[in-house]
Amino acid sequence: MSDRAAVHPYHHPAGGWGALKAVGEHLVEQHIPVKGAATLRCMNQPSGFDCPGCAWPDPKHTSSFEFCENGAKAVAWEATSKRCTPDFFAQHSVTELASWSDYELEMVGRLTHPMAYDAVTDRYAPVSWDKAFAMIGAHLAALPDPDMAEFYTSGRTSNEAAFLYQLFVREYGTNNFPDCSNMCHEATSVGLPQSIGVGKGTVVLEDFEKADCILIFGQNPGTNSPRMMTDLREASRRGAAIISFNPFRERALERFQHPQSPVEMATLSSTQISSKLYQVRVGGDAAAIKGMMKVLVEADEAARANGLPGVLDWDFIREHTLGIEALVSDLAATRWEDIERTSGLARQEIEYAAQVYMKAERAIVVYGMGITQHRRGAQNVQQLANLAMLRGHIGRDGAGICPVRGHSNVQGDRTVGITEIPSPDFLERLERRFGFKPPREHGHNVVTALEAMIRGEVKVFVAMGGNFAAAIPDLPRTQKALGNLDLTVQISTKLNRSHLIHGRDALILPCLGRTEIDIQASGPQSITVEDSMSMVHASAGRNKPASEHLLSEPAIVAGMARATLGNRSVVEWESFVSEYDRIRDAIEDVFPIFWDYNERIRLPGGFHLIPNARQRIWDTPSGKAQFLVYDGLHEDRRNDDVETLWLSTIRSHDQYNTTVYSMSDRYRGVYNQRDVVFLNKSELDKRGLQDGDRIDLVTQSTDGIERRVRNFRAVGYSLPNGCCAAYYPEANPLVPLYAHDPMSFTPSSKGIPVRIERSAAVAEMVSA
Ligand SMILES: Nc1nc2c(c(=O)[nH]1)N[C@H]1C(S)=C(S)[C@@H](COP(=O)(O)OP(=O)(O)OC[C@H]3O[C@@H](n4cnc5c(=O)[nH]c(N)nc54)[C@H](O)[C@@H]3O)O[C@H]1N2
Ligand SMILES: Nc1nc2c(c(=O)[nH]1)N[C@H]1C(S)=C(S)[C@@H](COP(=O)(O)OP(=O)(O)OC[C@H]3O[C@@H](n4cnc5c(=O)[nH]c(N)nc54)[C@H](O)[C@@H]3O)O[C@H]1N2
Ligand SMILES: [Mo]
Repeated sequence: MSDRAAVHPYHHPAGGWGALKAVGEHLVEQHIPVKGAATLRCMNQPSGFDCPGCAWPDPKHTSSFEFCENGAKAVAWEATSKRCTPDFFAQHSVTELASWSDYELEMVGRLTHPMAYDAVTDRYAPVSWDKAFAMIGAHLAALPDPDMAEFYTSGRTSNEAAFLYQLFVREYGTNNFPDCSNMCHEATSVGLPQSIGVGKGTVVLEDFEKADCILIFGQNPGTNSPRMMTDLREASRRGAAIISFNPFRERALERFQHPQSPVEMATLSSTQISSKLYQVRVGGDAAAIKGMMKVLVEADEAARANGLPGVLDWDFIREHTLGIEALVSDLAATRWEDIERTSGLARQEIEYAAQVYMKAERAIVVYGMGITQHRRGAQNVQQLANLAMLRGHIGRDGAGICPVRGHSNVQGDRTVGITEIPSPDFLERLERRFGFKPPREHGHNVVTALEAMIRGEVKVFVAMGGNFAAAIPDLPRTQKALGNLDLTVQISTKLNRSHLIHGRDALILPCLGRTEIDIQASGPQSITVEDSMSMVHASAGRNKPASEHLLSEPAIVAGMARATLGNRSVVEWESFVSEYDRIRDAIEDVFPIFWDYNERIRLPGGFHLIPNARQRIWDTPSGKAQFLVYDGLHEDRRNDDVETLWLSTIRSHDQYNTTVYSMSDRYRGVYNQRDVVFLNKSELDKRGLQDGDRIDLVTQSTDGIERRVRNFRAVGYSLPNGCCAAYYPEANPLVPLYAHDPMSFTPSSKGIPVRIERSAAVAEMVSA
């Protein structure tokens, strides 16, 4: 812990001068005051690059520069002038680097050379690209079964790189595609299709201009998709009701000062965002949503009994849906006392939220990780779909369901074929276009890949971006399994934990980032990405690459493919890499929704992959949207005793997933420390603890394995009873691999039963 560590409440609105100051500090820290500012102006412009931060859409990619503190940090992080060179690796052994913090690792700067691990010196040493590819080819070709290799993707990867990657891996012979989205919005990808026939949101940005009610469940836009604050602020100023459900009183959900509003900045005024913020218990959302639906259904019955118009949209329900009867009878059987206890909310609060919602003509239901990262995450998502459908809010202007995606192209990667459960139809089209037989058996997701690694069934792990070894659950058990592999390959821009938790052979392959110009045989290339609202557009970097030795992600995939498949390959790798338009033509051949791909990305703002549900076409087996019942209210009853706290692992304002920009979390008032656990005063009192005490968190494991993090600082905070929160990835050792949603395999990172013990070191001091 730093001796400057402190906790003091933050009283200002989110955004404002604090945001501008934070960006300035980051540009200076990354040594890019001038270039950084110029780079920022190219972000999200028609001919510029797509922000590598979040997946929130931009107003048609044609607007003037929109300021976003965390987007600016993401760009500064990539455009930094710091470098992680062969000299650096010569000076530091891997064992030494393993003791560095995640923050210190990424602060070294951009990777400049391909590097191979040398076990004799315990160091990474430079290697030529050809040798690196040959090593990958040799390992993969030697495996008796292609399913003994895992191919991970993180969601910053472009459509073009992702399409080539899945092509290479399927031609090699496996569907093992663990993906960051398995830890993120998989509950959406699995849950929503059963409800509305598509695993994506149904709204576009313009709907936010028309909605008169916005419900936000378990999402923190001020930190994780700050450009969304502009849309929420506009909606609030128009008089739309915004209601949030979150265990934390996240500051940006309360008040926001727009850094681009001269009036708010000059007068230090701000806009109220949520008219109500309900502090739902961790894991209490299904209960709260069921409570709201119960109010709606009862109000509808009462109104109709009195000859008044109903509250539910019966025209929509009759024409478009199935399953309302089962839902209604389940709600009738659900008791308010159970709803109140599980949600942590009072009946009047839920009734108020339901009243606001039922009066709205056009409502949008927004959600994030607070809904998906649960043992019943896919079912949580389905309850939100039920809520929207009861009032006919799907496939209508100004209304819809809005999962807010994480990584800037996580949605696109899925669209172009990164999936462990490919549809037969897609595989047939792939076979028709390329002429090889792709494997049909389903592959591994993140959880099943890790289970296979632990069983010793995996030999090779390749990662297209990301920081798998830090992002996954159940550290250090899962890291140990990674360390037992024969070969680990990381395609990366910066040094991270995954380079240090390595196989017997290990490669770091440095690639171009999104801000950098990508020149191939036919000239400068652009890539394409799909945002959270299914808008596809082009992105072209302008900066000089961080090093002349970097390759683009498509070129690296082609290099691995040629070295692995040799003459066996029927794919035109050189041709694809020399001109990315050809990759897009091939994507169009395989996925007809990309018709006229190259023409349409040249239009300002790109084009929209309209989800069928938006047009009230339901791609479900019945051809109708489906109301789905959530049995009971609980995530998991087994540990619901007084000692248990439900732990949620969350992001600070100053991190991008495993990338830690600083040790502080401004809006929550935490400075220069991350080893903290938030819980309320009565939970502290109950345990004889005080704010500032050092405590261990111990998972209530059901498999007999001890999972513990030590010496965290207890921070008394406004949270509901029965829950606590700590930062990801520091708290990842507490998330057991078995604690995942059986439907979507999403780890339950926002709902782990834990207990608290006073830390041993402190206990000894007290007793001495
Ligand atoms: N700056 C920045 N931007 C990012 C990221 C980043 O790390 N930093 N990550 C990107 C990625 S990959 C993703 S997926 C998104 C993540 O963005 P979010 O979905 O906002 O993710 P989190 O911050 O993990 O959690 C969201 C909120 O859920 C609340 N919460 C926790 N448990 C519960 C619960 O049980 N119920 C409810 N209702 N709420 C709960 C937390 O208090 C928090 O406010 O952001 C993306 N954008
Ligand atoms: N306990 C807990 N665990 C979680 C979560 C949680 O809320 N709680 N959230 C989960 C979620 S939502 C997600 S999405 C995952 C995130 O998991 P990942 O996507 O695997 O992790 P990131 O931290 O985003 O990856 C950062 C690394 O990506 C590399 N990188 C950055 N830009 C590029 C690029 O342009 N190309 C390439 N090739 N590499 C690049 C850099 O080397 C950087 O170190 O973590 C999950 N894990
Ligand atoms: Mo994510």
